[in-house]
Amino acid sequence: MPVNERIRTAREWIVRAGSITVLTGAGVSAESGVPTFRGAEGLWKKHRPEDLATPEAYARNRALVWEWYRWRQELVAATEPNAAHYALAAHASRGRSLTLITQNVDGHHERAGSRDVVELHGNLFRARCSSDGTLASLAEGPFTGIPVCPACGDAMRPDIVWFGESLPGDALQRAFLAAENAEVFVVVGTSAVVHPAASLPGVAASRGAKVIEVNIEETPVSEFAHCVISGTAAETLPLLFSHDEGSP
Ligand code: BJW
Repeated sequence: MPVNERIRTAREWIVRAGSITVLTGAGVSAESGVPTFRGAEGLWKKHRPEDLATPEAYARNRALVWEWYRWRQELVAATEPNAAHYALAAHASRGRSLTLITQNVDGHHERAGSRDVVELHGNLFRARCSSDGTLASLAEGPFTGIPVCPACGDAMRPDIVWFGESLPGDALQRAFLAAENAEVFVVVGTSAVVHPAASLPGVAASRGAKVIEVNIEETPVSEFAHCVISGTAAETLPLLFSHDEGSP
C-alpha cells in the first residue's frame, strides 16, 4: 500500500478512536537535533552504556557520569520541540483522549504543551538523592558539578532509569493500563528493543488495539503492527493527528 494511503487509513483510525495511546522513543526528537541511542550517529556508537548508564558505572565514577549528563543537558537545552511533539500536544488540547508515554528524558513533549506525560525512563533535568529520594529540578542550569541534596546534603544522581534498574512503579502501571485499554496504539521513533517499554505495543495488540508504527526503519514492532508508516516523526505526526488539514 502506498504511504499516502497508509497515512489516510491510520488517520481514520485515530479520528474514530475513543482512546489513543502513543509511545515515543528517541526518534521523535531526532529532528530537533537530539541524538538517538542506536543509529549510525547514536550515543551508544560513541559511548559504552556500561560506562555511563548503569548503577555500577555511577558507583565507579560519579564525576564522569555527571559530566556526560551535563553535556546532554546542554545539548538538549539548545534544542526545541519539533512538529511531532506539537502535533501530539495539539491533539490532546482538542479534548481527545490521548495517553502519551515516552522513553525520552529530554522533556520536549512537556515543552510542546503535553500534560501528564508518562515518563518511563526519568528526566534529564531532574536529580534524585540516592539516600532519601528527594527530587530537585535542574532545569535552570548552570549545567556543572554534582548537585547536593537540599534535605540531607548527600550527592544526588541523575533521575534517570539506568540498565538493570526498575522503572518508576506508577509510570509503569499507567503505561501498561493505557496499552491494555487503547483502541489505537501509535509507536513512534523507537527501536523497540529496551524492555519493559518494548513490550507495550505487543500488549496493546493482544488486547485488540490497532497498532500504528511511525519510523524510518523496521523494528520488531513492524512484524505485527497493523499499519507501518515509513517516514520521519516530524513529517508524519502532523498528518496523522491533524483533523482538518494536511490531507495526504
Ligand atoms: C526515527 C527518526 C525520525 C530516528 N523519525 N523515527 C535481555 C532481554 C530482555 C531484557 C533484558 C535483557 N537483558 C537486560 C534486559 C533488561 C534491559 C533491556 O531491555 N535491555 C535490552 C537492551 C536487551 N532493561 C532494563 O534494564 C530496564 N529495567 C528493567 O528491565 O528492570 C527490571 C530489571 C531489574 C533488574 C535486572 C533486570 C531487569 C531499564 C531500561 C532503562 C533504559 N535506559 C536508557 C538509557 C537512559 C540513560 C539516558 O538516557 O541517559 O533509555 S537505554 C536507552 O534506550 C534510553 C532509551 O529511552 C531507550 C530506548 O531507546 P529508543 O528510544 O528506542 O532509541 P533508539 O536509539 O534505540 O531508537 C531510535 C529509533 O528512532 C530507531 O528505530 C530509528 O530508526 C528511529 N528514528 N530518527 C522517526 N526522524
